[in-house]
Amino acid sequence: MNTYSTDYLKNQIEENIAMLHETTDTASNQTFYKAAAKTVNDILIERSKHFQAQAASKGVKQVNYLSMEFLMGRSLKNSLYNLGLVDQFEKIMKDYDVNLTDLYECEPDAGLGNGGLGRLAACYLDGFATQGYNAYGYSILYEFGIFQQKIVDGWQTELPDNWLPGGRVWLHAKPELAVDVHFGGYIDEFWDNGYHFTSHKNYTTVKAVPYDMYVSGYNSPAVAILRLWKAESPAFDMESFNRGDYTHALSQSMTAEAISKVLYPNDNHTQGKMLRLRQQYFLCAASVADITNRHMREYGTLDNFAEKNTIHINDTHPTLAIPELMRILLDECGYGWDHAWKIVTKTFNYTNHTVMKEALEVWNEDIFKEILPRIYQIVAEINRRFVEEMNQQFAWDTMRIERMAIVSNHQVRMANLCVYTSNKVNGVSKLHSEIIKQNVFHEFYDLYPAKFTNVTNGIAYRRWLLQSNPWLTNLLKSTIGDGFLQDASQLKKFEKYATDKKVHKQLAEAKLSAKKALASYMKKTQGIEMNVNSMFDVQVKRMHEYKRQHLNALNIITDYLYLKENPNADFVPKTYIFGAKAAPGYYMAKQIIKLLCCLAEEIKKDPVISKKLSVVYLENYSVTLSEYIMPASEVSEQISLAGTEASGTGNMKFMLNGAVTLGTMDGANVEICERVGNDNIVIFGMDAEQVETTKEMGYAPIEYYNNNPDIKRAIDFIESGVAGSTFPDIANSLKWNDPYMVLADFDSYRKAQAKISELYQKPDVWYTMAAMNIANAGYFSADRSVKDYATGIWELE
Ligand code: 26W
Repeated sequence: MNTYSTDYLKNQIEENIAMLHETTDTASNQTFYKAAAKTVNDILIERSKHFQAQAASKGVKQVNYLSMEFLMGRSLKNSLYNLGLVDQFEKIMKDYDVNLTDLYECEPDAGLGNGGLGRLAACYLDGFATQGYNAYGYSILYEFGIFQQKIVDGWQTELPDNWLPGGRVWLHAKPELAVDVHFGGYIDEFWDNGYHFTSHKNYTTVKAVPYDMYVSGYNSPAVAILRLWKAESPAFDMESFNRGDYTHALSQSMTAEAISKVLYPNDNHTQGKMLRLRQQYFLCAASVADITNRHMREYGTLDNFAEKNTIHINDTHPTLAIPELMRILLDECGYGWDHAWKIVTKTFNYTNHTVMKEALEVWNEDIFKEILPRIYQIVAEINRRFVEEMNQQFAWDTMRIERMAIVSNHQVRMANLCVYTSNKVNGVSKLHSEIIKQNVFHEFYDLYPAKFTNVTNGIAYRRWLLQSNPWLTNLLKSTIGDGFLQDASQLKKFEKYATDKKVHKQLAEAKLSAKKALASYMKKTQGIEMNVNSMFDVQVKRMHEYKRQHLNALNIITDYLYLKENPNADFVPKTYIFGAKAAPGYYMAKQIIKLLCCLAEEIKKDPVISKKLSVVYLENYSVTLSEYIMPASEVSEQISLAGTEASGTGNMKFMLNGAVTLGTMDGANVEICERVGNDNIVIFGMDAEQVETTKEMGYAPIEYYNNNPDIKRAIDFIESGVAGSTFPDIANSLKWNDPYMVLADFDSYRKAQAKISELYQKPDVWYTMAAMNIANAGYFSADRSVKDYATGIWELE
C-alpha cells in the first residue's frame, strides 16, 4: 500500500534529526523517537490532505464526533503498523544501531480521557479511518491528561500528567482556523421593524486554537482527524496593563488558559463545577463554529447542513453543541426558529454510556445563566416549546412533564435536552440499550420509540492483537491465513482449530511468552516479581464500587484464610492482578485500592502460601499498560452487578487474546456469552431482572453476613486488620448497605472461581475455550461498530 522508499524515509529521519540540532551519531533514543514521529506525522498530513480533497470533491457527508475525552495512548507503533511501514523503520533504525521497540517506549500516552468512554472514542477514530469515512473527532487539548497514579504505602496519589513534551510531535497547529468563544456578559434584546433582535454585550472572549492529530486507517487511504482545541487569551489586555492594572490583565489571560489546562479525572460522577461547564461550552462552540465555517466555505449556505453533516454527542458532555448550533442559525444566519430547529434535530445523535445516577449531568440554572446567557435563553425556549408540546398530550400528568422537562427545579438537565433533540439515541450493548428504553429514558421511549437503538461497542482490535500479541498473531496467521488483519470476522475460521491438540500446545506457548513479556516489563518498570507459572487472573478497569473489585478481594481473602488453615491443600497457583485508577475524591475507591495493596503485602509475607497465591497491584493502569496485560491474561474478571456496566470494552480485549471471561450477565458480557456459547464462558450471579426483584423484596446484606461463614470470616478479617491496616468503612458498607450487592453474589462467585480452577487444570478443555473466545471476538471490532453507526444512525452511503 505504501509508496515510500526506505531511502526517502531515512532521508526524512536524518533531516528531522538535524532540525533537532543533532546527528545520527549523537542522537539519543528520545531524539530518534521524535525524528521518527515527525517523519510519520508528515506522511499522515500529506495523506490527510489528499483524502480531504477527495471527500470534498465528492461532497460526502461528514461525521463530527464530539467528545470531552479521547484516550489515544501512543501513536508511533500504531501509525507505522497501519501505514505498513514497520519493517522499513526497523531496518532503518537497525542501521543506526537503534531498536525500534525502544523508541516506542519513549512516547508518553496521550491520556486525554478517563476510561471506557474516552478509549471508545479513540478506537472509533481508527475504525472511521479504516472504513474510509470522512470523520473528525473534536475535543480539548488538555495540557495535563489523566493523572499519573503512584501508589505510596498502598494509597493512591496523583501526579500531573505532563504529556506534551513528548506528545507534541503528533500535533499540527492550525492557527488560521482559530475561533473566538464568548462567555458571560448579558443579552440586550430589542425590536426593529417588527423583528426581534438580541445582542450579546460585555462578554469575555477566549480564543480557541485547533491542533490536529491524525489517525491512519489500516491499509486505507483515509485519515481521521482529531481536532483538539487549546484555550488562549485573545490578546494580552494591553489597555489594562498600560493603566497599571497588571492583575486584571494577567487574570484575564489566566482564566482563559485554565479552560484547557487539565482533564477532570472523574468517571461516572459529576461535580457541577463552573470550570467544567466552561470546558464543555468551549469545546462545543469552537467545534460547531469550525463545522459550520467549513460547510459555508463548501456550500455557501447552511440549508443543506444536516444532509452533509452529522454531529455525534458522546455522552451528555458535549450537549451544548445543540443550543450553540441553534444560536448560529438564529443569531448569525437569520434563520427563523422552526427552520433552525428542523436542521438541528436532523443533525444531532447521542450515545448514552452509563446508567449511574451520579453521572447524570445537571447544571445549576443560575450558574448556567451567568456563564452562558444567550445559550441559556435558547435552552429555556427549547424547554418552553417542549413543555407546551407535552401539555397537549399529557396535560393531566404534570409530574410526568416535570420529570421530562429540560429546565426544572432550578436545574438544566443535559440528558433530557439530548434525547429530545437527537434524531437517534443509542446505548452501547444490547442489554444497556434495553435498560435505557425500559428505565433511564422510558418516558421518552414511550413518546418517541423510533429514536431508540443500539450499537454494541467495539475495539480497535489490531492494537491489542496484531500490535501487542505477536505470538498469538503468528499462530493465527499460520492457521487461518492473514485475512483477519483487515477483516476481524475472519477470526471465525479459527473455530476449526479449537479442539486441535497441536494448536492447544501452540496457544499455551504463545500465552507463556506474553506472560513472560509482561513479567519482565513489570520487573523493569515497577520492580514487581510475577510467577509466570501461575494462572493470571486479571481485573483492570477504573476503580468503582459498581465494578466490584471488592467482590474479587473477598474471594481472595477466603482462599487465603483457607490456605492458612490448610497449607498443603491442592490449589491451582494463581496470581490475581489488579490495575485501576480511582477518581481522586472517591473515598471508597481509594480504600479498596489500599485494601488490595495490603492484601498483596500480607500474602507475600507468607513464604508457603505465596507460592500458590499472590496479588499484584499494577500502578498507573493506562492504554500502554493494557497492551502488555491483555496478551498475558488467562482469566478476565467482568464482575459488575448486572445492570450497571453499560458495556465494558476490556472484556472484548481479553477474549480476543484468549482469556476466559468470568463474569456476570452484564453489559456486553451478555453478547460475548451469546457468541462463544455457555461452555466457553463462566457466568455467575444474579441477572439484571433478579437484581431488580431482589431489591424490590428488600435486600438485607447483613443476613448474608450472618448466614454465610465465609462472608463473615472475610469481612471480619478486613475489619480486624490486613497487613496492619483496618477497613471498617468497607466492612460496614458491605454489611449495612452494600449498594452493589456484593454479598448477594458472593456464593455464586465462589463457585464460579472453583469452576475456573477446575477447567484450568484440563488443558484440552481450557485451550478449546481460549480458541473459541479468539474465534468469536471478531464481532467486537470497532470496524463493525462504526459501520453500524454509519448505516443505522448517521445515514452515510
Ligand atoms: C461527568 C462525569 C462523567 C465522566 C465520564 C460521567 C460519565 C462518564 C463516562 C460516561 C463513564 C464511562 O466511561 N462509561 C463507560 O463507557 C464505556 C464505553 O461505552 C462502556 O463500555 C462502559 O461500560 C461505561 O462504564
